[in-house]
Amino acid sequence: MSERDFIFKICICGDFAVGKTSLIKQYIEKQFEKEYKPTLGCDLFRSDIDIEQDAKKIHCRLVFWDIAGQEKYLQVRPLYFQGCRGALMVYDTTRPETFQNITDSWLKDFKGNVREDTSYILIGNKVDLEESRLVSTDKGRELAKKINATKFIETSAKTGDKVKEAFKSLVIAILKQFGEIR
Ligand code: G3D
Ligand code: MG
Repeated sequence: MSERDFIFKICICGDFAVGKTSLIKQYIEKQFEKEYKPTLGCDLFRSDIDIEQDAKKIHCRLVFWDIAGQEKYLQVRPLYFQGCRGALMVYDTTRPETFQNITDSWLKDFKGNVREDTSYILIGNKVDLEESRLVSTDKGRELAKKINATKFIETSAKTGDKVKEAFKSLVIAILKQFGEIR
């Protein structure tokens, strides 16, 4: 079996309080290492994942860039996105304005600052709050199609529902983009 190593910078995008930090923590569980970069206004988290496919074992180190409290400052975003290989675009299914801001703000900035072929998936978070839901699954799916997201997944960072799947599918999309797997 052949082995390859990669390091990917992953950006977690979305308005304040959509659940970006909670998603990362839920994914990484207890083994997370956090490093705050005050000059960047970002927390960095690290996590490793092995993808086995086509008789290949691909070892990926993921470095998550979590924008911390500076979500609304557009001028910090070019630095935030520099060198980004993949992104999660996260909205809160109970707050339609966060859904709107994916297209009005986050995606626009992302596209303007990363290579054209950079993968991203759309995440509708907080599905455990079903009684407060204001953005339907159909609307999410429709948006993912419109913006050409690799995938659309609804998650709960609280219960952990679909969180692992979301991160893994992003890594697979990046590896496909790199031609490492089919
Ligand atoms: P952010 O990093 O995008 O700013 P956070 O968002 O991860 O800090 O989450 C913001 C608040 O939403 C937190 O509540 C967090 O616990 C909550 N939250 C995040 N994801 C979910 C989810 O899937 N379901 C529910 N019910 N709540 C979620 P507090 O009260 O700590 O501010
Ligand atoms: Mg946060």
